[in-house]
Amino acid sequence: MYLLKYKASIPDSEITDEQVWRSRRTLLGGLGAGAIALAAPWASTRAAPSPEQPLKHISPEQWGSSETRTSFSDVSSYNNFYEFGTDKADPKRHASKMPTRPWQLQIEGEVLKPRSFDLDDLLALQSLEERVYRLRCVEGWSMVIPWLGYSLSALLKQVEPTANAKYVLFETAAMPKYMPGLRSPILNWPYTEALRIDEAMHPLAMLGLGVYGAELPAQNGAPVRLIVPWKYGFKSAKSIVRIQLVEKMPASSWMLVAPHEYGFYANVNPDVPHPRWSQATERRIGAGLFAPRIETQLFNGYGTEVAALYSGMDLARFC
Ligand SMILES: Nc1nc2c(c(=O)[nH]1)N[C@H]1C(S)=C(S)[C@@H](COP(=O)(O)O)O[C@H]1N2
Ligand SMILES: [Mo]
Repeated sequence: MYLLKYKASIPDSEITDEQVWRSRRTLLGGLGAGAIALAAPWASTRAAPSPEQPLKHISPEQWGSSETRTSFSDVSSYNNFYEFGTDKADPKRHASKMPTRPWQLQIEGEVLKPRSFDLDDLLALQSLEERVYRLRCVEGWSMVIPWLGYSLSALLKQVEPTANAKYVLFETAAMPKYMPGLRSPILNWPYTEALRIDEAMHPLAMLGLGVYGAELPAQNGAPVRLIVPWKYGFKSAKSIVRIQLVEKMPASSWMLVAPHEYGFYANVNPDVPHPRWSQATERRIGAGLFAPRIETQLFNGYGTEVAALYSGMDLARFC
């Protein structure tokens, strides 16, 4: 139905950042054949937790962008994850101590079959696909990132949403012991985000379990996060522990802290400025100091796929 999916004709080694690919794959060599045969070596309780273990079952399919990928180094060191501090370098500095296994993701609310999923459940649900998505931060920068995961809809279908399930609320981990940012009242903790059910069921909305051929670094939202590429980056909640299907539109952490600045939809839109700055252009991280700014596209360039979700809606009003 959605024609974004296509077979990659070039080998893995060429489509991932060469150096990262090499250094991350060397770990594979060290593990031995037995470990490689496991469906998800890093998630298994038997395997010693190592911060970067390779992912198995990467399908040859690829979604999206042919633009130059942001390097793994930028993807994993220039982050927003306010639980660990507001500086872009804070998440990398502090997040690795956060325990990410075992992990439970509870799904409840307006569903026929509420249940909890551990990492092995999530990894076994569907084979992982690599999807190269643009991520556009509301602050005016962007990246092009090869995520690993599958459509969020595959997970939501497991619990059978009822007819009353109109919205999907994502609640993320709050671990005061590991998250120094929780001491500051900059946001309502835990960090929450929400989507309308049809947005959440759209195949582009992705459950992210890895990046650049391996598990997510903690600073990118390990072990499981959302990636909603047509919306500003803050909608892509990291380190999710609970999903609730609800009837009424929930308020997200950003809506609660600054309602006049952050609306529910947060679709990328160059024509609707943030109250304090323009959204017309963006700076591609890693492009170099003298690279010209890029023109931001409506729905971050994913309009062909998602515009129909908003037909008849005034995008300046519902922003
Ligand atoms: N739990 C949580 N999720 C979060 C955030 C956060 O502060 N806490 N920041 C958001 C913002 S503003 C952005 S731009 C993206 C950044 O994702 P990345 O660091 O993997 O590029 O994560 C989003 N998800
Ligand atoms: Mo962001």
